[in-house]
Amino acid sequence: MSEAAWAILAENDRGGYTVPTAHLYPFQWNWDSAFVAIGFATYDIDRAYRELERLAEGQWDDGMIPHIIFHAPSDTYFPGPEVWGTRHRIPTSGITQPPVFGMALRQVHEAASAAGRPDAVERTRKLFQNALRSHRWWLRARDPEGTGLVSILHPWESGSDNSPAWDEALKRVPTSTKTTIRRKDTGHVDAAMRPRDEDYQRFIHLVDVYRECEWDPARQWEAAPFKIADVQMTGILARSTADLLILAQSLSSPEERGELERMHQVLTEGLARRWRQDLSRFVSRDLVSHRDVEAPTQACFIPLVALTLDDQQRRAIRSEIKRWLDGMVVGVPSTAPFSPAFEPKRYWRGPVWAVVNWLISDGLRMNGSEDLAREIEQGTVQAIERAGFCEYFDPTTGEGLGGGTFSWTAAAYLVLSQ
Ligand code: 2M8
Repeated sequence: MSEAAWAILAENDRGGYTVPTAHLYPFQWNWDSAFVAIGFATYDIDRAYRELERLAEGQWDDGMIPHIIFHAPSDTYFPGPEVWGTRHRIPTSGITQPPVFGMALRQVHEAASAAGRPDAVERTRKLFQNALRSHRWWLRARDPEGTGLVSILHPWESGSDNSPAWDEALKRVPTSTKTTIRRKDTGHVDAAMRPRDEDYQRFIHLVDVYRECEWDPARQWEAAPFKIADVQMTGILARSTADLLILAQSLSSPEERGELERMHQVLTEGLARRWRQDLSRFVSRDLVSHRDVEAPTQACFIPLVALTLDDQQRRAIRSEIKRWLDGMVVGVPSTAPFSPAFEPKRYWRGPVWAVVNWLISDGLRMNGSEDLAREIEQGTVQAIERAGFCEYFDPTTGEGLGGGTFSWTAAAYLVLSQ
């Protein structure tokens, strides 16, 4: 099966960067590419570096790494560069995605060093600076009040676009748009597995608002009708910061190390405060309504990748995850099966995602749950072996859904089947 995974990554290669899958997602996506780089690091280190280097080409002068880099034109995706109207040298979207970049850089560097590659230090050092500038952007632009939690201003930034976690907040966003919506996704994939039209209207309303702010982070922060201090994003940022700190021991100055240490402390403290013992989960915070986001989604478990939990928390999380796995053919569902919002086939409202399982099992292992981590990893590998390298899986049947020949599913397979 590894050969099949390599073949998918080769097929989705567009010249040093990998599209998530042909037609449905014909550009370079931020967190997809970071996971793909980790996959490449298992067998082609040069290509792993290239993936991150090509992603870094899209980095804005203010440090943000956009969620889509439009390296080459394609008319099979909406919204394309003309809708975003950003002004980077290479056309990009105007929002970002989870910063898996730092995690990936550490993995790639370690693989390169183990292989004794002479170019490892120089290539990692350059990418380290890209990562550092992006982390500075995160704290400046997305936590201007210094709370230790970074916010998303658009559901697309979370990576889990139509998650029930955003339902309440998204309801307040108008459905009116200045941009004409021409969805392409439902031409590639069954509409029942995708976000609804109303979701798209709100997604595009938000793009219109931020484009009118000329993509200026301070103006966007003020104007944002959707603003959520997100535990998944903060968890990934904190973990990437920890990984950069490890690289910084040999590759960076004492000043930069100190800066990363401070970032790490602020983020892990912010994250730790989001634990809710009564729910056995971490919860995000809606900064518009000032309410906790209690919807049970995969995001609640992602802080495990960044925090060392106490015994009581570990026990609570273990039994909560087991409750979500109960009766499922494959876990972990992206929405708890006992939630009224659970839809096993609709995108981020229930299906299982290989990269999410990768993060959750990594976090469980860090927190002493090796057995549960292995169970989730093996379940993921088996689901892929049965159904193929699909975008996501129905947890109640194991059926493969969404786009086929998916890059990050191939990368997850390579890493989790090791
Ligand atoms: C999905 O998101 C894009 C928008 O970014 C879309 O639906 O058009 C999400 O699953 C996201 O997490 C992922 O990065 C992207 C490409 O695989 O597709």
